[in-house]
Amino acid sequence: MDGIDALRDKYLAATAEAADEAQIEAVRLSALGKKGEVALLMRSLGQMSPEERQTAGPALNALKDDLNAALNAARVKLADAALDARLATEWLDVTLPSRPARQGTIHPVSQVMDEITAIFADLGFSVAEGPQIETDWHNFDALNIPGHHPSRAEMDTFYMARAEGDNRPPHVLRTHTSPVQIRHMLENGAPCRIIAPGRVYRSDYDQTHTPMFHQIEGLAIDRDISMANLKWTLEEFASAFFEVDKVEVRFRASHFPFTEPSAEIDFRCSWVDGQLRLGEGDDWLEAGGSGMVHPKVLEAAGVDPNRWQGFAFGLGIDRLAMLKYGIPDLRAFFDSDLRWLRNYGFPALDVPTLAGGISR
Ligand code: 2U9
Repeated sequence: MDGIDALRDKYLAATAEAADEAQIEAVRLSALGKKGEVALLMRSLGQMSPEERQTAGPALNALKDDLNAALNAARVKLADAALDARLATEWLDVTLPSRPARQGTIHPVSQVMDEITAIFADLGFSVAEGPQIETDWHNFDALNIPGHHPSRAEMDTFYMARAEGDNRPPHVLRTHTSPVQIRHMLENGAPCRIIAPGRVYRSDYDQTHTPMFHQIEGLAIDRDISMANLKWTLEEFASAFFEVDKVEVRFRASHFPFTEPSAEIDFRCSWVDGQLRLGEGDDWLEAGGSGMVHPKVLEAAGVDPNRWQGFAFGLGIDRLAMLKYGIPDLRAFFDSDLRWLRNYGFPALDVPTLAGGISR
């Protein structure tokens, strides 16, 4: 018995002195491990007389329980102390403002596309869309641009590759959004009032040309639509887009395979100290092209040219965005880094920051 009490004292003292998890484990092994002192005593129970065993057995079990309890308590104490130490050094100021979220901003071209779409919606035009990879029939033939026509070459078309031995005409990246109107007429017939905004592609790259750019085309087909309706529509559009009372439109005779007659669209403007002013002055801003839809185009699109007629026009969205927001180089629109656009005060890029807080 004395021996058991002495072991208890010895290991309780060692447990109390253990300073970390490893030392606690070392105490446990030397007392309760397979070859530990308590385990050896347990094994000696076999050689004892039944009377001795009756007292030594329960005393040894009690010793084991006491040591296990003391070791567990020491572990918990250590963990609590570690947590206290962390709580004393690591802390969180929950009153700090959050970091400003990096916010996306609408691209100037997308914004202008939305503005233009809204203006034409007010004039009764709905939006039509179509594929950017087109058949050469929808992109060219249906628009009265036959295979030998020079404007196929002029348009610097991107042709999709065909598999070896596949001699069908290649698909193309659409060079204008006109095939959208062809598809719309084939599906819905006449009358119609639609605009087709979207991406178009031509193999061209300099200060005023990018291989991908944006167009908006309009089409109005009815029984007696005329160039006068076209002029009024364009004047309404220009004054709404440039936010001035009235912008006069001038037509200049032109030629496109898909319209007859055809006209270039100019808006009256002036340049004062390098600033563009719409609707006043003696200058003319070239804005796009237009005309009455060619009878052959109506026919290709399944619309009877003896019953229906209408106008079509095309405007370059990127240039309109540059003019409205004073951006000098078209190529910069399609760089991935738009931070510089803030230099030009593009309003959609002025994202809100935290009140009185950190600005980027
Ligand atoms: C159909 C019939 C006719 C659309 C037209 C133009 C003239 C034109 C240019 C403007 C600037 C292209 O982006 S740009 O370089 N477009 O000059 N577009 S008439 O004529 C159509 C369209 C569809 C069915």
